[in-house]
Amino acid sequence: MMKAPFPIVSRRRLLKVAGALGAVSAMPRKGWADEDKKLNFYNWDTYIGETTVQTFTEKTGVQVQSDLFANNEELFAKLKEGNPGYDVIVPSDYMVQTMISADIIVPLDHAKLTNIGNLDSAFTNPSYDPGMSHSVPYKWGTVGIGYRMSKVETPTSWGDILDSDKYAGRIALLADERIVIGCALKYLGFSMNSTKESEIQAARDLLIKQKKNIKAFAPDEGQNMLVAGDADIVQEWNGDINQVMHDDKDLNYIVPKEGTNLFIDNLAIPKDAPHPQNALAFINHILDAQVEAEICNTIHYATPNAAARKLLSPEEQNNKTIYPPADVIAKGEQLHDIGDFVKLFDKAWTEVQAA
Ligand code: N2P
Repeated sequence: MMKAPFPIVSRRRLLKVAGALGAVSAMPRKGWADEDKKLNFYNWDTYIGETTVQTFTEKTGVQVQSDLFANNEELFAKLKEGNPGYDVIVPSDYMVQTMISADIIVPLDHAKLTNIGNLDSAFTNPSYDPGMSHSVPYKWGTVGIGYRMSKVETPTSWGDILDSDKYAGRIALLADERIVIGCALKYLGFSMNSTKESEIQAARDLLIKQKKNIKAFAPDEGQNMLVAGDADIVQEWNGDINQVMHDDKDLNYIVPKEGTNLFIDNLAIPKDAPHPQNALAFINHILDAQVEAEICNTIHYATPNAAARKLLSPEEQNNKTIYPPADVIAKGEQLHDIGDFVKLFDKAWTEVQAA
């Protein structure tokens, strides 16, 4: 068996324990001038460079405590009743929109973001946050199918994991309602942003029919299941599969022919952050070309930072799993804030989980 590149007990779980031990306990609110040298960062798993935090601490003296979430809905739930103590969060496109409407994230002082000019202009006026008033783009990518080549025929369709008995008990899907239901919608020929009850119910029915074949809804760690041999075919984020493909040459990634989600994840500061100046300094640190290049070289996601991209190796810059070809982009769909219609997704998701 292949050697796992990192422990199977994910960093997500370990950090969650650290979080529960008081990482984000209520702390006194101080004036900006006398902020403590601390920063609480709430991020996705496997989504920061190996040295990013260390170089920030060396530069500023600020100690960073990290905690992890597995999907945007978990992030939103954590913040909607009040900020438990986070300074920097990483919401996706549609969630930025939701969080601006719900008054959860604050406007960013661009004057403090001296590296913001490093961003590629294609990313600086996103529809979900015009002019980057409340967020700056962090990484972008696709969701697709990661698989073990020696165990699985090359997948081509979402149907290979959502509508087939072929890999019964060897499939993992993401624990992410907009993505799982969204990909089922895409397979059925509908929009991932559908607000039609009949379409969302058709996606739900497909998932309920397939559930007997699903080994797990993996919270942002399907790649670990592949590495460990707990699953042979998984729905996952492109970078997460890239990270394990480097060490395990039997793994591969494809984007299904029906098309997929194109996401842009962002850095933002939640309201009542205890260390908002440290937060701006941390975001500016990440916008630095060298720092961002180091993150890309660790996590293998696509960067919206033009200056950083130039610093990457040709292999990284031309990797089609990371920077997808035009046809994948053309067939891709960004998720949007669908307002109250999200309740249709919530209901369908609950029914899938209960089935
Ligand atoms: C990292 C997942 C980040 C991409 N594990 C999800 N938007």
